[in-house]
Amino acid sequence: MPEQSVLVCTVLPTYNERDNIGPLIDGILACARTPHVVLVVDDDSPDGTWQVVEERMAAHNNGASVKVVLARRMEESGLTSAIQHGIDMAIQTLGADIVTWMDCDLSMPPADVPQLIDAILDRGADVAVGSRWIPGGADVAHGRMARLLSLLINRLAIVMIGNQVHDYTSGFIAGRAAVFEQIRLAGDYGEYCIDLLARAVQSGYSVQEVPYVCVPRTAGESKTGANLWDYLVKGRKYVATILRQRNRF
Ligand SMILES: Nc1nc2c(ncn2[C@@H]2O[C@H](COP(=O)(O)OP(=O)(O)O)[C@@H](O)[C@H]2O)c(=O)[nH]1
Ligand SMILES: [Mg+2]
Repeated sequence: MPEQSVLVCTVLPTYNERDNIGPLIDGILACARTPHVVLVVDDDSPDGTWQVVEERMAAHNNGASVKVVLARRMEESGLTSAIQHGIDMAIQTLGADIVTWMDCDLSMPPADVPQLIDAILDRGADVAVGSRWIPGGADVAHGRMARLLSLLINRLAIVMIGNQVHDYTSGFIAGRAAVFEQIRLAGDYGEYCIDLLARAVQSGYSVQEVPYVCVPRTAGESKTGANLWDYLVKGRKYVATILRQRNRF
């Protein structure tokens, strides 16, 4: 596909990311090599994240090949449903060929988005996954306990689902629209990513990884939490999702 005829939409799910969303939007659009829409799905954040998005719309939406769109949800909330809402809008309303998404805490560098897109445009990937757990990738954002739990969960996923992916809980994803027309996201939080990647692998899609370094959030608070109890609650759902995928073989 020639780059100039490809429309990429990056979905940014936000809840209280006021201090992060502006630099993130600017960073993504500064690196864009194809026509690119940034679609922020904000669940009416009390900190007014959506106001910053409106300011960025005024700054960026001047007829060029990049623009910013805001979906402000007043009735619904939740990470997975926000990303799915963005995917549906990106494909059905905006006509995107490729949809990408990432955390909005600046832990996933906006400068790495083009590498995910290149994996699709140049290397034939259907889904590209930003990965902390392959050579060149790293996680310098989380403490030793969180990294160990992530590695254990991914080890289980590799054994149960397959070694095409080493970071099943990445959340830094790009994919062709056709993949998301077939596979809808399932689950409440991070387990959607395990489920999506497992079903993409099982459907025979080319799932390729691109290394990235996860860096600490500089502003705002993690919605996952940072203590052992928070990790164990999330981890239980992740393990259940892996085991459910295994049973589908
Ligand atoms: N729209 C929306 N976004 C959410 C919600 N919960 C979390 N997010 C966003 O999802 C991303 C991941 O959350 P984050 O706090 O970074 O989780 P962590 O990386 O596990 O610490 C961030 O961009 C959050 O703002 C939600 O209920 N609705
Ligand atoms: Mg995060």
